[in-house]
Amino acid sequence: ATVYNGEWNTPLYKGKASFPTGLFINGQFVAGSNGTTIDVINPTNGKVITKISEGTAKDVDLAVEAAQKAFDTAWGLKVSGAGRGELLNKLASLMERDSKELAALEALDNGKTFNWALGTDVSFAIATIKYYAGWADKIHGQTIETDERKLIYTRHEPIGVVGQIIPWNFPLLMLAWKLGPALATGNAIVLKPSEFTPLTALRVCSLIQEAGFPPGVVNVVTGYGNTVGAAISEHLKIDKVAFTGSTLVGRKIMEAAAKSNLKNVTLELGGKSPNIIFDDADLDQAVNWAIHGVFWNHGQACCAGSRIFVQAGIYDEFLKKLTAKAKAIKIGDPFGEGTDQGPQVSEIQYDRIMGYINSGKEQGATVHYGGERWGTEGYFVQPTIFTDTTPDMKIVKEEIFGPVGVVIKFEDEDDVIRQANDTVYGLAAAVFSQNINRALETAHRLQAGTAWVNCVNQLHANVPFGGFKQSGIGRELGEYALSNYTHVKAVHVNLRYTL
Ligand code: TXE
Repeated sequence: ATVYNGEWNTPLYKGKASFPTGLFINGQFVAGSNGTTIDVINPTNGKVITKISEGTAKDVDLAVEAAQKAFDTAWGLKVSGAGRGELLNKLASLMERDSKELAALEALDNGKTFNWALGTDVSFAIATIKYYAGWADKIHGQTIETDERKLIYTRHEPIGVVGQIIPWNFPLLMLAWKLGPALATGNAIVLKPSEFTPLTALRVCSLIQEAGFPPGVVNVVTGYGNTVGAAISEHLKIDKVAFTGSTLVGRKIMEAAAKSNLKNVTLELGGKSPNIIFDDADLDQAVNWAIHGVFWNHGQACCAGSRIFVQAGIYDEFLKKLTAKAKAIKIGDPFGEGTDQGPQVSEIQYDRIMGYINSGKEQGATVHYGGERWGTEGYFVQPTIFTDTTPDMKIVKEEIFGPVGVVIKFEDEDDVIRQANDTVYGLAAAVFSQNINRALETAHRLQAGTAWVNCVNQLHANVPFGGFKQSGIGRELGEYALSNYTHVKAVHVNLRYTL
């Protein structure tokens, strides 16, 4: 297996990293079975950072075999909940120890700013692992009363070998959201990170080794979606697959699950979340949150508030203030002091976003602000605000996954709720109003798995997150996520019941 050697000497971070970049199978780093590699690109300048091993379906087989063996002999119900919790806490402590290095890798590989990576991605990933460490010894069934002559109880048993496929927008955080509940409940894992952002997942594999997890409990197979990802989704010996990514691929995964062994599927997919600003909102706060809503993580957030609905009476003033804030966003080097926005993750995403911006222009929307590439190298896009849109435009209907928002005027509650719900997605929504009845009634009428009131993009390890409609199936985080990773078995014991 190859080794990554990196060194930073930047205003925000000075340090080194050195770790193996092979596939992590059965507790060891190994080369992929056909010996090929994938270039990892730095989105700030388009240059190659390093090479990682390219896994294949055969490597997935090896990983599944290792996971099954670990599950049968050294994990699952062989280890107490307290024991699993202890290992998860150890992993969290090691991530804390190396948090700056993890943040630097994330900024290098994904393009997000070092400060955001450290303050949000890394710290939330650690909080998630700790939260699920706490659950590990609190997973139990119920006793259910039926008849005095019987004893009936349920067991929440681990599923066994589970597959997990994650995206590139929050590489480390999505890893933690997936590993936490699956390990707390005693499953063994075969995980595929995104081919665009594999570095933090591989770095965490070294920490998993150091924490002392039995070999094979966590296996990471880097590679492409249509090979490694497809092999996981159609594998006959994987009984559950969890996926975060595009709705298009989510469909493929469900199809592969249906055609293979009907494995259990949870999906966290795209969104086109509405952010509704009523005329009685605290305007300055609403503007700040709206900027965060649409431009956070360069717009690469599934819950991004990319459709901003503003009530007619405050529309002009809101737009003026929003534009001033958008202009103040500092674009540049993720490791530069004071940078708010780095590059988009890849050339493909950059092209996709510019394609949407061009479609908005062609379909007759007004580019109120931005709308162009930023700089001459790397994949930077100006924060962009469109106005004068119509409901049928692509920029209003489709997920752009870049720093692009549409601002739409509305008249009253019924008007805005109809428009807000007029989407195939249902991941999140936000409403701003100082009138509690109006705010809550609106929150309740929105078709979304998360409704924020007077805030946007708030996430906590103990609060469930997931989508209505085509935004997904199942919930991550919180107690809810545990049920994604357990089978419920009802045990009927006959005491004195005779036939
Ligand atoms: O996602 P993909 P892409 C949305 C966002 C973005 C669009 C495309 O709108 O513009 O998706 O991004 C793996 N079988 N989101 O193309 O392909 C892939 O290798 C199994 C929303 O990068 O869905 C990666 O590990 N797996 C989102 C993962 O799927 C397959 C986050 C996600 O990549 C596969 C990312 C296959 N056939 C993008 N094909 C969110 N919900 O947060 C690909 N993959």
